[in-house]
Amino acid sequence: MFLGFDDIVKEAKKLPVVSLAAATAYHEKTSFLTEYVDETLASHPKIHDLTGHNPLQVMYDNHRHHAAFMATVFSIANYELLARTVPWVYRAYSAHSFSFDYFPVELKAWVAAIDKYMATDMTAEIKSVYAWMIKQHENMMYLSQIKKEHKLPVREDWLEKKTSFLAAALDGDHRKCLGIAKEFVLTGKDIEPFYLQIIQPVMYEVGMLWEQGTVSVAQEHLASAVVGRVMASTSMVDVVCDRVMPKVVITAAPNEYHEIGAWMISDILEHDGWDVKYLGANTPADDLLELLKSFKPKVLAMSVTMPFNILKVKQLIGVIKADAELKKILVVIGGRTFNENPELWQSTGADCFAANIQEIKTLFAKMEK
Ligand code: B12
Repeated sequence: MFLGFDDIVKEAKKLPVVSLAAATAYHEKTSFLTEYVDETLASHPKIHDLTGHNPLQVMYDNHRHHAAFMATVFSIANYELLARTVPWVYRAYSAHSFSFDYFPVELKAWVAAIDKYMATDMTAEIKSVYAWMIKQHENMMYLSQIKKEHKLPVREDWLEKKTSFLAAALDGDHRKCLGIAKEFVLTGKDIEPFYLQIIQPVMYEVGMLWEQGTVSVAQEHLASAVVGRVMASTSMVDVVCDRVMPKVVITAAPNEYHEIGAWMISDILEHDGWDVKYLGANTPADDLLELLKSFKPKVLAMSVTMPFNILKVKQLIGVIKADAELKKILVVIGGRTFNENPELWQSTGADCFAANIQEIKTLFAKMEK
């Protein structure tokens, strides 16, 4: 008898909270731990069966993401995030030919690495979390096989065009996608429904198809590139150059390569007259801090998609809030990881959270008054 999603979350929440010292020690040792796990797995006699004959780099990337993710889970003490993310890891990697047997082998290698590189008085709670993950292996396999639909609802009158846009984007047909965009976006006020009824649902479906192993990484890159090119053209329609509203900096978090959500928010706020500086993907923390000091915005809006970037974001917001010059900047946070785990944003130290374009517009409208 396996536990469902809600019950596994309840079980996970019973795990012991890792002390700040142990969480910090794990974080500081991640490169040693990762290297050890890489080497242990690479020399496993059945490694190619375990990884489904994928290039070993795919596995190495997973180890790096695992270490950053677990460091985040320990330092924000959020086991719900752990319980909700592990089934996705099982689902995505098994859809890309990894054997489920890879996971217990991997998890045992992390335990051995912890024993090797961390001081004994720091490891008890951390190892009990890993022991729980190993014990839940079969339950995680079960959860990973429950079909999850990531399709966003689309209005009936947009559905057909959304379907054509998706097929053309996966095919890299920029002109066809631009043609569809031009049918819908005639003035600035058309951008928002176009983004919400076509671009966002299309990108979520691309993600679902990649997760299921139905579309390749190359097709997913093609679709992202087409969407970027279409957005760059459509967002310029009757752009207002008067900057009547306060200054806002919008960026994806450090190490965050997903930028389309942040870009959409920038376009919409810019059309509303806000003085927007949009930085795109993966802005390094120090450079962002420098820009905040020189530009002096009223708001910093930051986008986070991957849960393994939350710790970096928390550290960055910590620096902003400890700096006399910067602490008055309102830090608004958003992105997929917070939409999926609604209380999570609070552990980042941000001032507020908005789930989507409408919510951030409402928030900003209040600030105008
Ligand atoms: C395109 C894409 C990529 C592209 C991004 C290209 C680009 N130029 O942005 C690339 C190839 C770089 C990429 C990389 C990876 N990706 Co990717 N990617 C996607 C995909 C298909 C679409 C993302 C997107 O554009 N969504 C559309 C936007 C509009 O939606 P949104 O971001 O949610 O934004 C809305 C709201 O969240 C909100 N919002 C967003 N930001 C902000 C900010 C503020 C301040 C506010 C208020 C609101 C707000 O408003 C927006 C509009 O409503 C998603 C699937 C998905 N469901 O999103 C996977 C997805 C996010 N990726 C995923 C993964 C695993 C990865 C990789 C780890 C893959 C790998 N093995 O390397 C890497 C990680 C890279 C990194 N370090 O960041 C997984 C994450 C799963 C998980 N549980 O963590 C997903 C969900 C795919 C899947 N179904 O499995 N990816």
